Amino acid sequence: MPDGSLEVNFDGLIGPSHNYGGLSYGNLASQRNEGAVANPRDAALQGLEKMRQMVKWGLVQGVLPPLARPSFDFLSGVGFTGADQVMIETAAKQAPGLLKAAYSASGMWAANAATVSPSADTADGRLHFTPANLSTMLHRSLEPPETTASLLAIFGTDDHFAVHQALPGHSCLSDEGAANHVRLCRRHGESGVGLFVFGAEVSKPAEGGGFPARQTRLASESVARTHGLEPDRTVFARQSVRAIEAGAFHNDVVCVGCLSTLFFHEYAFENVETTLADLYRAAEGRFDLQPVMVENAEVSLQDAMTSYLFNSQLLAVPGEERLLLLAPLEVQATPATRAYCERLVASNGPIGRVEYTDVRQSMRNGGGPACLRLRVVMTVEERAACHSSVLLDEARIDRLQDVVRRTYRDRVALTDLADIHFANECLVAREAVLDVLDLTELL
Ligand code: SUG
Repeated sequence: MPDGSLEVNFDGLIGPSHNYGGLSYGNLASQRNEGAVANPRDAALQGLEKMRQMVKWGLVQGVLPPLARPSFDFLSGVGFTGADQVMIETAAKQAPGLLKAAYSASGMWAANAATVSPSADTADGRLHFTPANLSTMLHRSLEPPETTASLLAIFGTDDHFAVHQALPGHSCLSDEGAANHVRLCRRHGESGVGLFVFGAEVSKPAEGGGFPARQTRLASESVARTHGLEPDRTVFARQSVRAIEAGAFHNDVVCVGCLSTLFFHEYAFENVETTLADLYRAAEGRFDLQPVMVENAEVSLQDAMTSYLFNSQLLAVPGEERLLLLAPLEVQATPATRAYCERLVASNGPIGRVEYTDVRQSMRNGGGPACLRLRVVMTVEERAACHSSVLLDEARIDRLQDVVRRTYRDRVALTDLADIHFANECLVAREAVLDVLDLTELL
C-alpha cells in the first residue's frame, strides 16, 4: 500500500559568491573555466527555475540555504588577522588560493552535502543524514560544519531524524555524500537497497598521475554502519578508474537511479557484472531491478562527460507511468546524447520522457541538475516535522528570486574576491535569503 512517502529534492540555493576558481583538480569543467567571469544572479535564477519546474510537476521541492562566504573563520584559521578588509587584501596578495577557497560557493552542490537513508531502511526507523566530510578538496572541506548546522536547523527533531557528525576528515575516510550513493526500491516508502560507490580503498593523492578518487570504501562502509542499514540490502561497488580518469569525479556523473531503475554508463563500474549480480541479490523478494545500461558505442564516456547525460534527475512524476529524465541543456546540444534520448523515449523501457533544463552557470563548474539536489525520501510525518519554510511553493520561489535579483551581482571575476565591498554584499545577500526561509538562526 502506498503510505504517502515520497522523494523530496532539496536543492542547494546557489550563493552570491559563485565564481570560477578552478579549484577542483579532476573536474574538467572546473579546470577549463578557471578565471572565467561568473554570473551569480543568473546561476541562482537558473537553479530556482529548475525548482519551480519540479513544483509545477507536482513534486515536493525543498531548498538548502547557501553557506556563509567568504568564510572569515577559515581565513583566520589559516593565519590572517585584522579587520575583514585587511584579511581579504592580505590573502589576495599572499595566498590567492586560500582566498578562493574561502569564497567558494561549492555548497550549492547539495548532492555532496550528505548521505541520506530513509526511515524505511534504517534500524531505528529514523531518517538518517551523515554530512559528507568532503576532505579531498580544500575548498569543499570547509563545508561540513555549516552543512551540519543547516541540516540540524531543518531536521532537528530527534524522534524522526538523526543528523550525524561527518566522518573524521582523514584521507582513509574521504566521503562525498549522496553523489556516490543510489537508493533503489519498488516504492519510496518500502525498504530498499543502498548502492554505495567508492573510487578507492583509501584515497590516493593525485600526485604521480591520475585524478583523485574522492570516495573510499571505508567511508562508504562507515556511513552504512552509522545509518544502521541491513548488510543484505547494501551493495558496495567500485567506480571504474577509467571513469575517474575521464573526469567522473563522482559516481553521479556516470550513473543515476530512481525506484527500481538504474541508468548508467557501461564504464561506470569497475565490474558491471558483479555490481549487477550483487544488486539483483540484494533486491530479491523486494523489487525487480531494471538496469538501463548505455553502451560506450552508443554514447562515449567523453560525450557522457561533456553533456552530463547521467547527471540528470530521474523522477517519478505524479500521474506518469514511466520515469522522467530531467537533463541539462548540454545533453540536447550534444548530437550523440540527444539521439540517444530520442531512442530511449521511443523504447518501451522505464524512462518515458526527457526534459531539458538550463543550469549552465553551475555546469561550468562541473555541477549538473543532479549535483544541485539532495534526495530525501520522507514520510508524511517527517514532512510535517521538518522546518516547513524550506519546502517550496511558487510564492516562496518568487520571493527568493526577488532577493536574488536585488542582492546578487551579475558579474564576478576573480579580481573581485579581493574587494571588501563584494565580501560584504555576499553576506548581506545570504542574510536576505535566510530571512525568506525563516532560518536566521544560521547567521
Ligand atoms: O566538487 N565543483 C564541484 C562540482 C560538484 C558536482 N557534484 C556532483 N557531481 N555531485 C566539485 O568538483 C568547482 C569550484 C571551482 O572551481 O571554483 C567545484 O567545486
